[in-house]
Amino acid sequence: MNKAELRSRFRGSLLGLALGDSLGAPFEGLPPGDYRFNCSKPLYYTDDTEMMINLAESIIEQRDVLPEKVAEAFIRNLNPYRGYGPGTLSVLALIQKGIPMEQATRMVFPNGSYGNGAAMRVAPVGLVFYRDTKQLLEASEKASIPTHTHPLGIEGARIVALSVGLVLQGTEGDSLISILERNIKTEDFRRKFKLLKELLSKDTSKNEVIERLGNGVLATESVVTSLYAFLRYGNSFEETINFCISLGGDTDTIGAMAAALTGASLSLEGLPPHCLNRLEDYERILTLADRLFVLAEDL
Ligand code: AR6
Ligand code: MG
Repeated sequence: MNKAELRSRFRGSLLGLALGDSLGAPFEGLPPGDYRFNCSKPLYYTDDTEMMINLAESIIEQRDVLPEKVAEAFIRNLNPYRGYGPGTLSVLALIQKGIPMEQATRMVFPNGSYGNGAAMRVAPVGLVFYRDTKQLLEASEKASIPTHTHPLGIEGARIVALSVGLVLQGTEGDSLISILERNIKTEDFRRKFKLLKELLSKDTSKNEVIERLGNGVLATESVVTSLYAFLRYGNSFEETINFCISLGGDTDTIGAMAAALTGASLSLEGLPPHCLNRLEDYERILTLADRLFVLAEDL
């Protein structure tokens, strides 16, 4: 793959994530339905993209994922009106008061959060470390622990980051699934991957996807759902998003994770220009993608 194409895939992934988030946000919490996304008004992103931006900026500044620095960036740039998960807001408030990170996460939930908050923001890690799976997975864990220390919350981030890194290089379909499966550590996700393969092998209704893979805020009920959306509909950005929002539930985050993959696959050229024109912070996110691309070449 030439450099220009690879850079466009970096752009497609981050801008895809931001579009998936902001296009999904109006449908968050609704029951399943035949919804269609709408780009006729300005598109505002939520916590998913805000945290992705903070993480990406911290990686660029530090040239690495340093959990303390990532936590600092999350706190410094926090806009509490962006729809953060309640656990994440509480953890960040405790860290701000001086409580050490891992202690703070366990004060909120006994073993830390297994929400999808670490997975939804992790795409920059998959982009920067795409060349080295071991480094990519370790960095995903470091990017999770400021807010998500539960093994399932972390595993969700590992899976999304590795997917981004692989799709970026053109690995899709069955090869993508089998590499991901080899890197799974938890029984819960192993079970979900069995279901994923079963559902992809046949005609599957939206209701069956919701029932068996989930449409909720937990990592285990959204990460594999977003992979399904990408693997089934990823040759069209529009179809990926419309499928994600039609599920109802955590539409913005499932949309963000699926669209980070579809964007990495289709490149910036595969994203709808009339939506990009209306996306909040379009230029800022584009620049971040370019800077991550340069950093990935350097590391
Ligand atoms: N024990 C019990 N419940 C839990 C646990 C646990 N260990 N972990 C998570 N939950 P949170 P997020 C439940 O708050 O992952 C936003 O809309 C609990 O109900 O850590 O950062 C984002 O955009 C908890 O409040 O948030 C995402 O879409 C919830 O899972 C979504 O929320 C979410 O975990 C999750 O963001
Ligand atoms: Mg959100």
